[in-house]
Amino acid sequence: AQLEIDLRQALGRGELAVAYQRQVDARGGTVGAEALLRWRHPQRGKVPPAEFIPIAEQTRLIVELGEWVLEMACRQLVAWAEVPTTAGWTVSVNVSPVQFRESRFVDQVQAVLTRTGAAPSRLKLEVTESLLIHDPDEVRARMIALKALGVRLSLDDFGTGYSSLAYLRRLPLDQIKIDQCFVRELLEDQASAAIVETIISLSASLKLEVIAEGVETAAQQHCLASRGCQFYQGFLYGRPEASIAL
Ligand code: G
Ligand code: G
Ligand code: MN
Ligand code: NA
Repeated sequence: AQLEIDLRQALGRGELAVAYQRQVDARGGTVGAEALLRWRHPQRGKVPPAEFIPIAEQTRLIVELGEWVLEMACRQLVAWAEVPTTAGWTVSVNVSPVQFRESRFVDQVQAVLTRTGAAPSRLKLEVTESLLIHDPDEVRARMIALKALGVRLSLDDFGTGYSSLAYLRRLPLDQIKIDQCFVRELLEDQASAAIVETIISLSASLKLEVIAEGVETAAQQHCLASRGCQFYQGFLYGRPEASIAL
């Protein structure tokens, strides 16, 4: 389709950008940001990631785009590292299952870290449960190789996929992200509240960091905080932006 042709050229034409959305701790201090890919099409304007990421995955273009996002995010890390007030910030990068399953993925990450000089421990790779449908042993081995580079692993959209609690035990994860659908319904729906509470206590038991996404109101934040949530992300703290103000 035309969109696919356009996407192939978007990178070279400077139409892609990375936006950063703040992540905060329980006291409201910024601890880092999530990198989110943006595409401004010359005719169509902003194309939502929900439209172009699936195309990028089907065509495997995501391998190249993903490496570009990773490199931009690592350069941002280096820029933050040079300023005392932002020196401790981390960056989270979404990794498509297509990208993760590429045999050269670990080498790609290592190469970007070396090229940019970013601190591996400040880089968080966000993966989703959908990775685990095929060959969980291979996924586990790759995760162990990534951890050996010193990077962190976060499980995105937790609770929406093919959740098996068995893998949580076996994988070298550092963080769980509570999906926004649960946060959205937190105050209206008892089942969502129960799920959120369960994810937070499960994270604590497994010694994993927990971050809630899609936090839009102070009431949601208070509810999450009362249940022991550690980190927060959402429009309440900031939208995805080209750069994050201090
Ligand atoms: O940008 P937005 O907040 O609308 O994100 C919509 C979806 O697109 C999310 O599921 C997000 O994970 C995905 N997405 C955004 N940027 C990237 C990226 O760089 N790589 C991958 N694989 N997915 C991304
Ligand atoms: O799936 P993933 O978590 O990677 O993508 C994050 C997506 O959520 C992005 O599209 C981002 O713009 C969106 N987002 C971030 N914070 C909020 C929020 O508070 N409310 C809503 N509705 N969307 C959000
Ligand atoms: Mn994400
Ligand atoms: Na998510």
